[in-house]
Amino acid sequence: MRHLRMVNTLPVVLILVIGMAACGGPAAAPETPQGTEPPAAGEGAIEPAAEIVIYNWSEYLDPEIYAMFEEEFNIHVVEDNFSNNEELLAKLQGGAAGYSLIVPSDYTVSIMIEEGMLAQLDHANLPNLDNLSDRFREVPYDPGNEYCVPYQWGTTGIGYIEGEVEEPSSWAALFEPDPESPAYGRTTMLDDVREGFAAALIYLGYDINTTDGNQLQEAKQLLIAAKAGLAGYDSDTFENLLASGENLMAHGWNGDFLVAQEENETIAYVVPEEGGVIWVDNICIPKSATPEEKLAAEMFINYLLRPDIAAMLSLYNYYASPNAAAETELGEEFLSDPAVYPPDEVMGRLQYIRPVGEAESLFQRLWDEVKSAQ
Ligand code: N2P
Repeated sequence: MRHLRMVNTLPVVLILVIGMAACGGPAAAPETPQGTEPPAAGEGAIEPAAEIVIYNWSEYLDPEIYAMFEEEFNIHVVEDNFSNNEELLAKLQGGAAGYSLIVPSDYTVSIMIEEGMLAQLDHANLPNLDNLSDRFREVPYDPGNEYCVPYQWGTTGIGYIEGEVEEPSSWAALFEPDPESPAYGRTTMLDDVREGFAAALIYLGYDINTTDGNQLQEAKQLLIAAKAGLAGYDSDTFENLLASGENLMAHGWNGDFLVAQEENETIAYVVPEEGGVIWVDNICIPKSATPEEKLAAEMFINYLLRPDIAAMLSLYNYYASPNAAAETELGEEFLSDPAVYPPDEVMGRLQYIRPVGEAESLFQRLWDEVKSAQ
């Protein structure tokens, strides 16, 4: 019932402002509570699109947030899903139009900025940007949040069923599959070129962003060796397959496992001793968005930046929030969960995936070879 307290202020404010502008009066909007400010309007102001499409990872945004946003702003948000950054990138590079919001990870933001694929954000429409903690205002792949707003952050490790399999404290659990283990044939790996190679390279003790051909070949051999113990590659349902008891181990993202714990409390998550991946996902607007779509998309981003909505988002997907103002609502239990906010000892073992330039096609070719190997 939470959404019932939302009032639909935007059309009223717009009519008022346009009316005042027509009379030659000042075009200042009346004050509204934080987070519900309409975008600056004046003569020739554009109206936000009535419907926008967000292209996002699966199970990453609470559907209730769309409903509340629509109730307040009369903008309908439709969601479409991708499974990895490369799928998102390829889709946009292929000329897909119609998406007003996308959620790439850090290294993909760098690639998209360089390729001119993103629209610059109008910070005047994002007054809630100040709610981000300082370190997310100055991310290296997009200093000053010129193109994107950090959405959630997390880690990549291994989820498993406690009591049925030994804790996979080393990536050996994947790369040296033991036919005697109950997890043999009941394990998945992410369907994701950079995440797959990162796991193998970490196990080998190499930099996850290496472009050294020999190291990548070694990693490829390891990824092929892992296949003997795999049920398949899965980035969308790996946690559900643990919850249902079908699988016993999965390479995957912390929040997804933590959400699945609600269904099956024997699910546990570990970042293996050799290390893991840390990532920041971001919400951005593709350049192909029309001005009306872009305005509606910025209103949605600003809505997500509200402390109550940011907290609702994290409590839905169990990922850490870059929103400092949301912390009071998130509460101590969430903020002190080491699986969500890793302690320093784990942080020290995490690496960011970075763009590898021309070596991207090499990674992709080797990954295709892994996937098609018998
Ligand atoms: C949510 C997926 C998390 C995104 N289901 C990993 N970057």
